[in-house]
Amino acid sequence: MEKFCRDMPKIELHAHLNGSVSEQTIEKLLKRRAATSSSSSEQHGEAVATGCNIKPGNDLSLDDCFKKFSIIHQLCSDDESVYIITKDVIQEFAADNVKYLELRTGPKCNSTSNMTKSSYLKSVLQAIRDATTVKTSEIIVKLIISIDRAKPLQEAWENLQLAKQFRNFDVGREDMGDVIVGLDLSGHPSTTDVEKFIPVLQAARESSFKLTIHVSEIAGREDECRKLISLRPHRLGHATNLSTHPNQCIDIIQKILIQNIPLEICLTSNLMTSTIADLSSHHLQYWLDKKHQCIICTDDKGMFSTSLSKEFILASTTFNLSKEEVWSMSRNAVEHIFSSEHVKEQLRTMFATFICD
Ligand code: 6MZ
Repeated sequence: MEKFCRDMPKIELHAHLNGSVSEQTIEKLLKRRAATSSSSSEQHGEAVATGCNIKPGNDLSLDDCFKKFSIIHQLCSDDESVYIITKDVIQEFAADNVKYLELRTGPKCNSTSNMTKSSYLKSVLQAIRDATTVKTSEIIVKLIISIDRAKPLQEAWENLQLAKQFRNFDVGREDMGDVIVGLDLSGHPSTTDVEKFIPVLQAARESSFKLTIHVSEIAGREDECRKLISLRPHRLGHATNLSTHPNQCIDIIQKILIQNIPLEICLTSNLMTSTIADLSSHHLQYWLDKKHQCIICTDDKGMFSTSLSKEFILASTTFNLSKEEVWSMSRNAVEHIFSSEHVKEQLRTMFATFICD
């Protein structure tokens, strides 16, 4: 099964750029920082010192995890490091037989390095172009712009503006359509007052962007989930806690089922951040029993030291899935990508040539 999961073509639809940075890339960034340290301020030294403690590990709480994000953000605070991480992340997914990747990130700025949100995004897009236009590359990469629920509303509007401005940035694959395909709402799930983002998400929809929204990653978020689902998002991230007490949110579950909104499932992430008690109680089983569309994803492969192959292996061993079932889950993800019918058709053809033995 392990070899099968590795060899199988895969589709990754829930991967946060800065959370996907591998240990090797972090080492690379630390060395780069050390080499240029003469020009850096005390603040940089601090980032390097703290950065040395970044090691993918077990039993992170959600708070620990978000502290680590801010350390990674300090390490990736100039255009060149953003370019490096993006290229490395794409190459690592490609090496894991991921054939289509929707990477997501929130544009960032840094006054010390003169990085603007716009230059951040350009670095990401240039890395996508350079990683995918080499002859040996078989991966198609698209971008989702993240809205961080912990940030002010104004930033969300700015992100939508940037998404519009750069949506058809030339990444050298005109036949594949726009490179920016959607927006997501993510960030620390304990932050409240997410309703304020609804008009931005609505405007994104009206501008023909697809929407994916993190919902119910932690318990007690049913009311906001109800409101966010009224936007009719195209996919949902996590939805971890809806099936824990199904009677309390049966209306939400019914909507997800009737509107056929696929769920992006991140097993290791949920386990490591303790948003589930153990894998056997993971909500994947609940939705599979209802024959609902579930897409296996990594979330933050660097942070949680995982890969998409590992996530499929975990799903198959935990829920006793056959090779055919694993292959179907991977293949069916094609139907839920945010790209055009043309891209879907290419991926369908590619899957059709894979022999499931
Ligand atoms: C919610 C998450 C997340 O945008 O800097 N992010 N948001 N729940 C999670 N579960 C563990 N994992 C990652 O990538 C890092 C950002 O993605 C979001 C957080 O906002 C984090 O700061 P970018 O590339």
